[in-house]
Amino acid sequence: MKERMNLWVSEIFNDVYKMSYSVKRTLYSEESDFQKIDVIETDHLGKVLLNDGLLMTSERDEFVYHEMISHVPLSSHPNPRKVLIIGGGDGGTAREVLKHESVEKVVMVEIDPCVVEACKEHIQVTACELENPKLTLLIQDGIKFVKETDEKFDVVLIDSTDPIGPAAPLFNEDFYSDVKACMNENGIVVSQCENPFLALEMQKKLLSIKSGLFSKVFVYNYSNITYPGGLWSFSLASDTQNPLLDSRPLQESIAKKLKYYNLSIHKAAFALPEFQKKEVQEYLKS
Ligand code: SPD
Repeated sequence: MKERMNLWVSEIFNDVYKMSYSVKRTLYSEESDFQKIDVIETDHLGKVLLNDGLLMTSERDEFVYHEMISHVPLSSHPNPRKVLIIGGGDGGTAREVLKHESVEKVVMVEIDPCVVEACKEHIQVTACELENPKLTLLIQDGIKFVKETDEKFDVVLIDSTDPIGPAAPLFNEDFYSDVKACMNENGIVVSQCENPFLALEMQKKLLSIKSGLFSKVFVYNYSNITYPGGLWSFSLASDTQNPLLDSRPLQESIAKKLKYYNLSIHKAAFALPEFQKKEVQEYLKS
């Protein structure tokens, strides 16, 4: 039998859970002004992006997260024309949003230029639409952007890292009041909402903030192999749109390109396991 010396990299999540994967080599490693950025080539996940040692995206299954953060809200809005992405420097969310013909303008506000640089250089599968003329990429703090902008958006996507370092304020009430102020009347906001097994308190905090600000609040789940524990959530809020009643099927030209999202997944994602439902129910509004 051929012997193989595996090198392993581990992510430690919330100090309680460790996930490891075998690596081939490091392709990029920089200490930016905000965090440590690494791109590593792995044996099973393809190339992966890590921020401060936390796995952000992998070539293997990035489509799950990026399709679910984008197509659930975009297919629940009557006419999404302007989309704001906070974070999202790897480009995967912008790629999915730009598949929608109704979308005229996407503003993406990423705080860390090294994330964009690393992905443009090494993770083309997500970075492939970063030069799209409909996309305005601003390298600045998303918190400051939503506080100061006069622009209004139909869909706002909070494509954040975990609530540590520069992303911690993205899980606060002040930020969401400012997000609400830059949304159009039928606006929808979707946020990365952590893992219901490993970070339920953070999930509840985010839902409680949205519940105080919006008339409709939902949580929906997806599963992947890249993020610790496998089962992860997004939260969705709006004053008018109900993603279970107001969604329409995607155009066939988009649907046939997708690898995770479809109308059945859209509906099923809102069916919560009992343990999660019991904990978050008080914050959900339809
Ligand atoms: N632990 C990872 C949580 C999700 C982070 N967001 C990923 C960004 C992908 N565009």
